[in-house]
Amino acid sequence: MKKALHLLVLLLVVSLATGCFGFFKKTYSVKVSWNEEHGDVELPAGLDKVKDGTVVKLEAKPNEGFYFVEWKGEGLTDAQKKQNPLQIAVKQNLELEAIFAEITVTYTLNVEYDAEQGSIEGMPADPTKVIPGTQVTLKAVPKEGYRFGQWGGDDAPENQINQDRVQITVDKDINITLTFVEAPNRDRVVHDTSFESSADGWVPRGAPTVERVTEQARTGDYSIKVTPSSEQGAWNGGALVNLFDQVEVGEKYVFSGWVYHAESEPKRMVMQLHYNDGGEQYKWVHDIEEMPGGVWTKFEGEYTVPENLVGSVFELYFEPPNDKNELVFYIDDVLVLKAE
Ligand SMILES: [Ca+2]
Repeated sequence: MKKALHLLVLLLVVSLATGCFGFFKKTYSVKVSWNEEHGDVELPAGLDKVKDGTVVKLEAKPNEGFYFVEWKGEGLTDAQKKQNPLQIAVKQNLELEAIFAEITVTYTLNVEYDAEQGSIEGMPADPTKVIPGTQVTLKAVPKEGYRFGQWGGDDAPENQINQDRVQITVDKDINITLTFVEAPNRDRVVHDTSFESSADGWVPRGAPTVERVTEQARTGDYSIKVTPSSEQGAWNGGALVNLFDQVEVGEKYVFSGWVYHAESEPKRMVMQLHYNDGGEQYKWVHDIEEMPGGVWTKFEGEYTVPENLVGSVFELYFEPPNDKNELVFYIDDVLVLKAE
C-alpha cells in the first residue's frame, strides 16, 4: 500500500513538472557587436532572453563618413546579411556583428532619358555620390502621351530591360538609358490593356486558370497569370480575348503582347488567331521557339481579317503549342491596332 502511494506521488510530481515546463518557451540570447568608431546599432530590450521564434529588429547606423556593409554571423541568409534594419526570427543563440566601412569612394548613377517624355522614381538623393553597394529600384514614369519603352546601355540589368521597374546594385559607376515610346493613336486602337483595372476580357482557353496578379508585371502593378490545370486529362490551352465585335472584315491589324515565364529552360510560345470563315481557322501570327525565362518577351505580327468572317469568334490568344502544356506564364501590355 505504501509503495503504491509513493508511485502515485512520483507520477504526480513528474506530470506536474513536465506540464509546467510547457509554459516556459525556450529562450535564446542575441549578442550584437560593432566597431563604435564606425557606427552604432539600435538594440531592442531583452536580447539576453529572446523567446523562441520572436522576430527581432536591429538597425545599424553608420557614423558620418562610414556606411553599413553587412551583418556577419551564423544563421543569416544572404538577403538578411544586407538587410538594414535586419529583421530575424530568433530560433537559436545568435552572435552578430554589424560591419561598417569608411566611405572612400562613391559612384555615379547616371540615367539618360528625355524629360519631356517622362521621369524616374527611386533615384538616390544625390546620384553623383552613391555609396557603394546601395540598392535602388528605379521606376519609369511616362508622361501623358507616352509609354515605357525600354532600359538600355551596358549597365542595364539584361533580364529587366523590358519592364518599367529595374533593381540595380550600385557597385561601380552606372550608365543606363531609358526610352519612352509614343502612346498609340486612339483612332487606331482596337484593344489596349495593361490589366491594371481588370482582366479586360481575357479568359482561359481550355482548362487553365487565368487571374490578375501582382507577382509579375511588365508595366504598372498587374499582369494576368495563366496556370495550367493539373487534373488528369485536362486540356490546357492558354489565355484568349474575343475581338469579334471590335474588328472589321477586310481590315489589317497589328497584334502585339508581352509574355513572361520563370523556367530556367527556354519555352515555345505562339501568338495565334482563331476564327471561322466557313471552316475553323487557327493562324500562327508569331511563333517564338525559344522564349527565354525570367525576361518579358514581345510578340508582334500583322493579320488581315478575312472578308468572309462568320460566327461570333475572332480570338487572339497566347498558347504553348505542345500537347502536354504545363507552363505557367504571364501576359501584359496587349495592344491591337488598325494597321496604318
Ligand atoms: Ca500591367
